[in-house]
Amino acid sequence: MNIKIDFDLHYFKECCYRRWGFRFRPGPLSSRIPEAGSVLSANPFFQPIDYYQDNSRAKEVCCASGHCDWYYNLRPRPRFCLRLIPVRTAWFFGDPHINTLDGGKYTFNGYGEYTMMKIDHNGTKFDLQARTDLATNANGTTINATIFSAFVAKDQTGSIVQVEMSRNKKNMYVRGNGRDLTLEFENNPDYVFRTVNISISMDNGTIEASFIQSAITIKISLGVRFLTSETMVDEKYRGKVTGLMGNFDGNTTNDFILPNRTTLYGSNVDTERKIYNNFGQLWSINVTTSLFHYDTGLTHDEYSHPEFVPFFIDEFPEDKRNKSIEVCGGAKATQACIFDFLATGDQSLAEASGADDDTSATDTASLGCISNYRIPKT
Ligand SMILES: [Ca+2]
Repeated sequence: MNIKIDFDLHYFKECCYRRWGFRFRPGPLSSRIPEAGSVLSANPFFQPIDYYQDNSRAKEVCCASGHCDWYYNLRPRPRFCLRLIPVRTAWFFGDPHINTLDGGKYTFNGYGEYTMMKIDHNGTKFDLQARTDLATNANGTTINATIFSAFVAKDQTGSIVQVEMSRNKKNMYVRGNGRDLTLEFENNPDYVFRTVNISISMDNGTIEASFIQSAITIKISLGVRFLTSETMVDEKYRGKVTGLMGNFDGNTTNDFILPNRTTLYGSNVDTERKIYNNFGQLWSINVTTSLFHYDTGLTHDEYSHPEFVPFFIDEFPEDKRNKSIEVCGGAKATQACIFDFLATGDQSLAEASGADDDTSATDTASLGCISNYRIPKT
């Protein structure tokens, strides 16, 4: 069952949807007792104890005694449930094989800080920025390719989350609204940082940040010496997005849009080198636009490397590319795996990246609910 909470000036309503298939794929609205949602007297996100005592627990007790109707008499099913907001999922891979929100894929190995996704629409101002670092193989040698090492996201409410990979590449540092939350999550995996505008939690090692006013959720996980990120975006932003993740209009062929809104097609973006020079690098952020928090003594400049030239897979000799395809499973080889093997010769990294690619194929087309909630331990 997926649950969505609609906010209203006077009360809250819980709309429940059947869950179909894998993960959060939502089915139809359920109005059948006891599955149906109800009007609530307390917001489960911000008044969890009141919600539990006066709503969730009350329903449990009534239904356990065969009197669900008593609960629904006091907490009726809502007359209107807003349509479940579909969200789209995109993944970034260990090295930046970027999936656009429309499901397009391309390789970009910029070394710096970039705008991944920017929305300025109907009062929503949302920015997701990423930092990349040089990729390293298992023995620590760097290669001319990059991985994601940090993400920061902020919306118009001023809510901000930053997740950064530690120097030893084994941990994540988490900041929420300017506070270092790393120890909170290390000491208590159930810790939730919550305001009326943002909720930051950890689920099975993945940091999840939900921007409540913007209806955007960012999930960040630690891979094999890299970070991955998954983004869930409300359908209402269709065609209103810019940045490295494309425009989210449902068309995979028009995602190379520059900051000046020019769209690049065909021969302007038909090689990795052209994508790098003509598109990706133009989404570099600068000292003014960066949202990152920098440790003492560091600035955006230390993380910006416009002089860097990555290698480009499509410039590798054919026999090497064929070898990488063979190592990565032949016909099933994913682009992520091929790239990692060419870059590193490290089969385990290639396989890890390939596995992410498989998961992504399942998730990119999936829909989800705006959020699930859990009752904190009291
Ligand atoms: Ca598009």
